[in-house]
Amino acid sequence: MAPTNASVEDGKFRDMAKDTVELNGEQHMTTDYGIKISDPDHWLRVGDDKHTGPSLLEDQIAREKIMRFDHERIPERVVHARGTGAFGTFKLFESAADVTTAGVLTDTSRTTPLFVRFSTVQGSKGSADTVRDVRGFAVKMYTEEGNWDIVGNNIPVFFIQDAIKFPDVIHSVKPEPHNEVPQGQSAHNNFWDFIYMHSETTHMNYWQMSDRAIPRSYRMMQGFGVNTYSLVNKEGKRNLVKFHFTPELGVHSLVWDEALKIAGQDPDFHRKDLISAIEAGQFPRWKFGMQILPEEKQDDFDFDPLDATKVWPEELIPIRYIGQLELNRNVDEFFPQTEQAAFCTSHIVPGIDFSNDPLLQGRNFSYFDTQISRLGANWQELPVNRPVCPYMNLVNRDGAMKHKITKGTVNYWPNRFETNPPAKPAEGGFTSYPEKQSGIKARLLSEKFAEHYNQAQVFYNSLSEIEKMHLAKAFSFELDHCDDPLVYKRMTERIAAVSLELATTVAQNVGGEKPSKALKPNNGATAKGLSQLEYMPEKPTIATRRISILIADGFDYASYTAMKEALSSLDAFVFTVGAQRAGVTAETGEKVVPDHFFSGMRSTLFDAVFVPGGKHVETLAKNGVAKFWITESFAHLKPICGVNEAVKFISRQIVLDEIEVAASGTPVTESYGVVTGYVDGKSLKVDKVGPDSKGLAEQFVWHVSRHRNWARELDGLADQIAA
Ligand code: HDD
Repeated sequence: MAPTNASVEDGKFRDMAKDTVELNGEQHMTTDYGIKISDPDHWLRVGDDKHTGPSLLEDQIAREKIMRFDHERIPERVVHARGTGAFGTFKLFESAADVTTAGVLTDTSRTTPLFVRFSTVQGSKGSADTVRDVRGFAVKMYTEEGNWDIVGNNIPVFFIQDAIKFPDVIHSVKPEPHNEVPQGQSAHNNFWDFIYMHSETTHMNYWQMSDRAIPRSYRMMQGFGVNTYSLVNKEGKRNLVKFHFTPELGVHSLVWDEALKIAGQDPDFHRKDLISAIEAGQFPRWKFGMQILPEEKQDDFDFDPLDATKVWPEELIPIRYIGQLELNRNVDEFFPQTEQAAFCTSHIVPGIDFSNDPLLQGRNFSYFDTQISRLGANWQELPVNRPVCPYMNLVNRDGAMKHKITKGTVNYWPNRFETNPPAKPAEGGFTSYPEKQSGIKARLLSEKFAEHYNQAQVFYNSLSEIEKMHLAKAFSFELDHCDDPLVYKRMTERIAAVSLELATTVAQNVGGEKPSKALKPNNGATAKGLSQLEYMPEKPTIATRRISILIADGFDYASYTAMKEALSSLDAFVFTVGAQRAGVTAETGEKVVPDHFFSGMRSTLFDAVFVPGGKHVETLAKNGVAKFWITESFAHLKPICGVNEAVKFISRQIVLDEIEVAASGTPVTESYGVVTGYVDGKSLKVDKVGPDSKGLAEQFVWHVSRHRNWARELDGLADQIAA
């Protein structure tokens, strides 16, 4: 007779949509043990109409409600506590069967569901989104062979080489132990002390001081697996590999003053940005690519390919793009989905393997352990973590919060019934790559790990002028916040190991030692893929760009509606910001209900501003908030556009000789991203978007698609306007 203790699952793939329930007016409120509640608003107590007497402990409904609430928090992540996530899909457009057997990377007919969580590293769960920090980019693919997690960042290298240093680097950057300060910042003594003490941090520190650490949106940043993994093909040949995600919308950042302000004005800026884009059907997409290095070539470079503080230069090892990641479904409930999402670098599927990257090896211990402490031994049974393929393990039966009910009398292998047998490799069983190992037992890293400045110099040399300016400002801001002279003086000396010019500027700003010579001569080398300005969208686009239109009573309805339609038709998110939300009346009598009123929003929360013509400019000119909207947009390098009467209003807020605005009757003048003109409202059309576009709306759109007007800052104009 067949044993009755067979298996644990019905062997089918799980439909993730069935993990949710939707509450509606038909379903009565119950306790968690199921009885219907008749009065959820009052504790059971003794008394009468005149006297409220003592509350009764007998009230099991009230007691359970309060006691459950008392335990509603779980430990926040020790790093990356602040984050947000979404579901999506992975599609492969080219099979990588030559290098791997992993179905997710070889079967082009599959659509693999996935979950991504973006995060900041330093701040606690309630900190602000736009702080200067590395962003986490953690991907969980629910493949047919099990879950595959790529737990990456938006920066391709890491601070340290050996995982044993992780608690030190994190302690140094987190709020200091004596006063729990600062929150959401690396600008403090301990962090910079650590950076000085560990020259291996230099490369990542430059990335972190660059604009990469203040992204405009999660949708506009790259993702990197950072660590080196392996791919193994069906002949058993192994290649080393690094994983890349490159955003369709390009890589863009905020400017620093804006990031600082948004942290207070809208601490949820990035999570709202992601949610609203997905809600609008503007699904963010990333190309998925791999850098592949045959294992026999791993000694061919002047760096060790297993060192996570080094990039693999694209000139030497090109990225092969083979797939696309799309995010297309917001979570239904934050806590069970995003907060309880749990990733493990050790979760790989057959065809993918680890490497001897010493950081990865340590990470492989840490993540499973942290999930047990945050969520308990059965964390993988939670819906967001559960594989979609059948999973069944007769040994894992106990532990807090066990959900899955497994029938049968045995919970060990081998057993007399041969229940739940392992799979042979030919049946899809995971096997580790049989890498030959030899060596002495010692606390060591190979000698190439000892070189720490070369790639930091290449990174610095490869940045555009504007990015170098931002980097100098970022170093200066951070070191200015260090009040221990030992810290900022040593650090300015250390910067001279990468660039004497940068070290001199920073020393001047923060009062450090001005170095007399470079600590290490600059190698003068540059490489591609490091400056983020290289990552513009393939076709110019303003999709999902937040554009504000300022209006007050007496605005010109024709230019307002024509511009709004032109921008909306290109999928921009257009917001009317009016003197009052109760309604604003046009010169010709039409009434518009704005999305916001002047003081409810700030220019910082938009990518560009348009001011239609009309008599309303007289009101705008008397409103400090409306005026500051223009000056602040200018200082933050944002495209500004105005027509007819608005031309004068705009020019009065930006009083600089270099900025030209349209002379009376001139159809369009463009100057440093300020686009002005005298046009008939109806002519605001966009037929094409490009550098040689002629029309007023077209030129405005072109500048919005370029993100920011860097020339304004390079030529020293932005700094002259107070924001
Ligand atoms: Fe880590 C979380 C990324 C090194 C230990 N890490 C965490 C998350 C991301 C990264 C994106 C958040 C995942 C989520 O959204 O839930 N970590 C990285 C990258 C690293 C890195 C790209 C370098 C290549 N991490 C690293 C080391 C260790 C850890 C060397 C320990 C030895 N990381 C953790 C952790 C966390 C974590 C303590 C905290 C919460 C969690 O795991 O789930 O285990």
